[in-house]
Amino acid sequence: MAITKARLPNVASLVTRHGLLMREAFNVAHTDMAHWFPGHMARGLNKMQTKLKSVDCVIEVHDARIPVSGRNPQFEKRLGLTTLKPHLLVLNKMDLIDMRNKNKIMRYYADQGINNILFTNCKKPDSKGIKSIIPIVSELIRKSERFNRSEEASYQLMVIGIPNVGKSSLINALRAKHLRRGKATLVGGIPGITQSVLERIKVYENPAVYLLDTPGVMVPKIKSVEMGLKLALAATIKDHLVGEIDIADYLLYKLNYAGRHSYVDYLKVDEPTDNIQQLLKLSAVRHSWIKKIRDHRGMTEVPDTLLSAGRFLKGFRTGAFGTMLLDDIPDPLQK
Ligand SMILES: Nc1nc2c(ncn2[C@@H]2O[C@H](COP(=O)(O)OP(=O)(O)O)[C@@H](O)[C@H]2O)c(=O)[nH]1
Ligand SMILES: [Mg+2]
Repeated sequence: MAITKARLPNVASLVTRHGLLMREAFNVAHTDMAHWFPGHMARGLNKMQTKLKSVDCVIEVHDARIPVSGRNPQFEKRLGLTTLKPHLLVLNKMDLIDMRNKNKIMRYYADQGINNILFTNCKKPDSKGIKSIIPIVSELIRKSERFNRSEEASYQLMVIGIPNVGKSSLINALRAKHLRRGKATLVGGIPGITQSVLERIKVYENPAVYLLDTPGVMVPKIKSVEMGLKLALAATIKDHLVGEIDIADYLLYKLNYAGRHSYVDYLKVDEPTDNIQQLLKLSAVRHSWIKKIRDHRGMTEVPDTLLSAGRFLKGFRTGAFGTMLLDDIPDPLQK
């Protein structure tokens, strides 16, 4: 397992207003996180860089639940976002956050000089966000240098982002919206599904607009274990690399902290708890999720806690416990 719990002396506990005794902070000790960044992702970035010349606008997709964590600084350095090419930041999966945070998130980005921001839900091709992408992008291109020097009647856009944020879904949603056509590019719940580099897909007619789908490129350095846990919870890193039980434990901490206890019914347990092992074990028993292991007595049946952890994470990722912004957003007004 990648993470070990820190044995900190007397971690303060907190009695929540629901009477639950829980950890006040999620404490983890550092272990080697180097393997969270697979090398092949860096190669993807090289190809994107060479293609950049033929691109009129870069659409960077990110998960709205983690506006602070995990945006790849290499995109800025290697692809010159906001300086070289018109750039639109699409915060996708807006259905999984409380949109009352929108202004705070916009202020946070504006403070970094990023002003072209759009919130989307790719599960709804007819929604306002998806509809406004082509008009916004056309406007950005018109205002850029490229418009003055080019007579071309077609545009090429590059869609970039870390794995599993919805790049392929965005392309499919645009096609469904504007061309009334089905899926052209593969969507998957597992990070890293887009394997072929730079697929070119038409999403609009008159003018013809092509989108380059790209494989996700993960941040090269995960600065803290908590950042890694957030990225894993948002399914941008494969679960087993971080450890399902640890991600589930972090989720439990987050839900309890927010006073959200709908996991109790979802996992078929009796009451809120701050103990992940107990929670997963009881849930496995209630669902009859049993696995066989070999021990000194021969084959024994034990509750399959890994399966309960997977179910718990799935619940979060499909919004079963409500919306949740995973990052605290620094407010530039309060600097
Ligand atoms: N709830 C929600 N899920 C989404 C949204 N967009 C994409 N997804 C899901 O996120 C996962 C990753 O999508 P995909 O397009 O393959 O991401 P990519 O790796 O960036 O290309 C899939 O399970 C999608 O169904 C969205 O707006 N809302
Ligand atoms: Mg993809």
